[in-house]
Amino acid sequence: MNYHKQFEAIAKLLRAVQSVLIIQADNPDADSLGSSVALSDLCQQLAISSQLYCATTLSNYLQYIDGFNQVVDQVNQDFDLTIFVDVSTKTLLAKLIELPLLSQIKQKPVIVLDHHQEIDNQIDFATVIINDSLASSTGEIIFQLTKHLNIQLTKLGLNAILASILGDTQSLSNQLTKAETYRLVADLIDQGANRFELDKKRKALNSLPLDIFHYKADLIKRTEFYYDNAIAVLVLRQEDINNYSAQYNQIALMQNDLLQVQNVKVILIIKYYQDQHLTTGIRANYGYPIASQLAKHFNGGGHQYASGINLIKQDLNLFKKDIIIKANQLLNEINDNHQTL
Ligand SMILES: [Mn+2]
Repeated sequence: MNYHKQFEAIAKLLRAVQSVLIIQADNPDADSLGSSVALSDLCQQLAISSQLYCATTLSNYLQYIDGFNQVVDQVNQDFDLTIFVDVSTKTLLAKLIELPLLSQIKQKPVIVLDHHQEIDNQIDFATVIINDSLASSTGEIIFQLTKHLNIQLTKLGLNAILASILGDTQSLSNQLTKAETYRLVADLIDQGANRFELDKKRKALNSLPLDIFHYKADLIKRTEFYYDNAIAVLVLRQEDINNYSAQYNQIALMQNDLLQVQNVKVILIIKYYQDQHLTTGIRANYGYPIASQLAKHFNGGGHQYASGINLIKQDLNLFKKDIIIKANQLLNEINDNHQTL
């Protein structure tokens, strides 16, 4: 996708502002955080001040990205422009939508930078939107923007973009990784990004405390398998969230192992809260790109192989039954298509 027109529009907006608000979706990942840190660095090079905002608390596993501490859940200063990163749907901004802050945002120009596929409930008040599902990450789009604007990021911003790309491509290994992605990573390293340092910090942070290692054994035993093991389902309750979520993200803890189980095509990790609110992390194996469609069916969103759902007031057993049936139906449609080819 050629972003020339949108980049020109963004350049024009940036020339006219002094202060920018950068917003991440609820439950942000490495791309979301890396993108906002990189944008903040970009703003600094243009002598524009920036505030990094996220309505929900960042997970501790993201601390390896420098700039983690810049993100706050309160907006204290005035701003002239808002940039949403790694999100184009209002569904993933559930908290923000209920705040008075939203009406302030709508009074000023808004930029959306994203790469998600299925978009329902789109942010409908943006001045400029880039949403390119072929981009490996939102960080990649921001790196292209810095090139277009002829801006040299500092090491902080370069490493943040590298973290974005590595996060969404699972270290340059999944289907989002194109030849162009490697070229961009090479450019980042040429300019001063340091993959070794970044990985070292990430691995140190991800090292498993012994109690988490034991907890993982418990989660493995609790995982249920359906339809000849094609669908793996893990339900987490409030006590799992209270006792372990802050210490270690359960999806990160389980997803690779679950996707490695023979015949597993899709995994569903459901977090069911005491107030009946639930989230579901969906991951699919290569060849079964149903994640975004499945999430969309339940008002969620995401990518072909990774997506999420966030719903209030649900009956857990009904939801679980519905999502397993729907996942199986989508998997069968893929098998049918294979057979007719
Ligand atoms: Mn992303």
